[in-house]
This record gives sequence, C-alpha cells and structure tokens, in this order.
Amino acid sequence: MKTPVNVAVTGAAGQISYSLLFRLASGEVFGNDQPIILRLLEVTPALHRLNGVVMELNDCAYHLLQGIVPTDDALVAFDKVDYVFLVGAKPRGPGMKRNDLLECNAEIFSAQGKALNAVANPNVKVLITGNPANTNALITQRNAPDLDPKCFSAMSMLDHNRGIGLLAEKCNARAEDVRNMIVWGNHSESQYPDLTHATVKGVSALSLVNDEWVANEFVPTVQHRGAKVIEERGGLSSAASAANAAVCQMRSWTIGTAKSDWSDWISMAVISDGSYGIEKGLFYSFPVKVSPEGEVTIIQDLERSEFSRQCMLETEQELKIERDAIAHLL
Ligand code: NAX
Repeated sequence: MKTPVNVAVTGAAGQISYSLLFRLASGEVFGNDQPIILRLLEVTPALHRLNGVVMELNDCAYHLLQGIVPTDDALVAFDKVDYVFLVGAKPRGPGMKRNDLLECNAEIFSAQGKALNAVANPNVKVLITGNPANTNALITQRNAPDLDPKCFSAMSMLDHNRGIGLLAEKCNARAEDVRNMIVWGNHSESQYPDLTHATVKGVSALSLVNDEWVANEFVPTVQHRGAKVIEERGGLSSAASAANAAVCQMRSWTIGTAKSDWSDWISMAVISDGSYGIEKGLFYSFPVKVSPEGEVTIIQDLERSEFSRQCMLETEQELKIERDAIAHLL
C-alpha cells in the first residue's frame, strides 16, 4: 500500500465540495491505489454542516480514505498538505460591488496563502476555484513567497469543457472527438474561448462552423454559461460540473496530459511568463501540456487572428484591473 497523500479542500461544506469530495475519496483523481487523507476547511459557523458531510463520507466506507480532518483552522488544514483545492469563497451578496467582492475574497486568500507558505509540503499543487479565481490565485501565490509560483493554478477547465461540449453538440460529434480547445484569460465573462486550433475528428472546427456562429453563439454562450446555469437552476450555480472540472484539472496536473483524457492539451490559468505578450505575473489561462512529473509548459507559437489578439487583450485588461483593485494585499 502506498503512503497516503494529504489533500485539503476549503469550502468543504459547500455545494461544489459536495460533489468533489466523494470523487476524491473514490480514487478518481489520484488513482485507485493511492490512499488519501482529506483535510477539510470551513468557517466556524459551517462546522455542523461539514460534520454531516464527514458522516456521509464515512458511510461510503471508501477503502482509499484513510482519515478525515475537519477544521476551521487553515494551519491544521494545510499541514504537510500535498494537494489543495481552494474552493471556499465569499459569494457576491445583495448590493455588493465587484470591488467589495474582490476585497473580501482577497482577505480570505491572502490568509490562506500565508498558511500554505508556513505549513504545506514545498511541492504542493494548489488549484484555486473560488471566485474571482484568477485574482484569488494571484493573491494566494504572492502571500506564499517560499513556494514556487508553479505550485498554483486557477481553474479554467470548466470553461474548456463547456467549449468542447458546445462544439461537439453543434457538429453532431462526441466530446472525445474534439481536440485542441483553448480558453484564454480570466475565468469571467471576458474569457476568450478560441476555436482557431480546435479539431473535430481531425477536421478543423472552423471549416465545420461559420464565423457568425463562432462570434455570435459559441463565444458568448461559453462566456455566459455560468449565469445561464444559475438562471435555469433557480439561483443555484454550477456545482457538479465545477467539481468535475476540478477533478479533470488536478488529475491532468498530477499524472500529465499524455495519460489523461485531454492528451492534446488543457486550459489552465498559470502565472504568466510573458508568453503571447501577456503581462508577467498575472494568472492567465493558457493552453498547456503537463509532463508525467507534473511540469506545466505553455504551448508556444500558436497562430492568432486579429480577432483573437483583441479578445486576449481585453481579458488581460480585466485581470490588470482586478489586480490593481487589491494591490495593497499583494
Ligand atoms: P457555496 O456557497 O455552496 O460554498 C462555499 C463554501 O465556502 C461555504 O460552505 C462557505 O462556508 C465556505 N467558506 C467561505 N469562506 C471560507 C473560508 N474563509 N475558509 C473556508 N471555507 C470558506 O459555493 P460553491 O457553489 O461551492 O462555490 C464555491 C466557489 O466556486 C464560489 O466562489 C464560486 O463562485 C466558485 N466557482 C468557480 C468556478 C470556476 O470555474 N472557477 C465555477 C463554479 C463556481 O461558480
């Protein structure tokens, strides 16, 4: 039996975690021979709700689940942790302005960055899902100066998978037939889902759909999918699909893209090294490959149309505005 890995999940009593935790415990992310210990962080008032989730995890009698540590203390949750899902965040309340939301989440993620810096395994992989995910990733990383910036990524795989699903439906194909989808930029409505390099059964996607559908249907539908799901679910946001995306992204990051279902590439928001002219230091979604050792490489030299360049700049601009709004916490 392998040594258990420590996996922390924040917002563990929330709705995304309610899908995610059971998939982690079943071996879907780290393998069906890899025991895990779940370290579950919640705010103090939610510890009761968390206890109910812990009871259900125990009731599943998962063979791989070797321990559960529920806590409201980040230093306990992140102690020697190998993998972290930062899901917990403060939702936008009535009358709350975007900058207020940025500010209160910035406080949460700066505290969690400091805790990770103090007690996490130095090779930890931290996946940020809580919104605004890219800027929360920036804050977490900047507050963990002893950890390699490559230990952090924000989640783009929900948008990536939404793009695949939509294109497959349009072309009467299956998700597995679609390759080389890209989501550039911020996980927000400014993101740019890009079909320029996508293929369906090996045929260029842009030869199968017309430009009007791309500009007026595909791009806005992916950009606004989260809001549409909230509308259709009577106020509830994407949860199972978000948990699925966290599973996909962490699994690919752990075992490498070649062995994952996304052997072409995945979209992942990582710290920019200046690729494609994106300002260094921003957490920006790029197409990436991951080696079997977990090394992430941004795919280079992809051709971009004038339309693509403009969309990529717009979403970069939004990330700069978000960063400037919380600059005092960096
Ligand atoms: P819920 O409101 O159901 O759960 C959030 C949980 O986080 C709550 O139980 C809350 O008590 C907890 N929490 C709040 N502050 C915390 C803190 N400081 N430490 C630990 N726990 C804390 O939200 P849910 O639907 O699970 O969504 C979680 C986050 O994911 C939200 O920010 C949401 O906007 C974001 N999303 C991100 C997506 C992405 O693709 N990056 C897509 C789905 C989702 O919208």
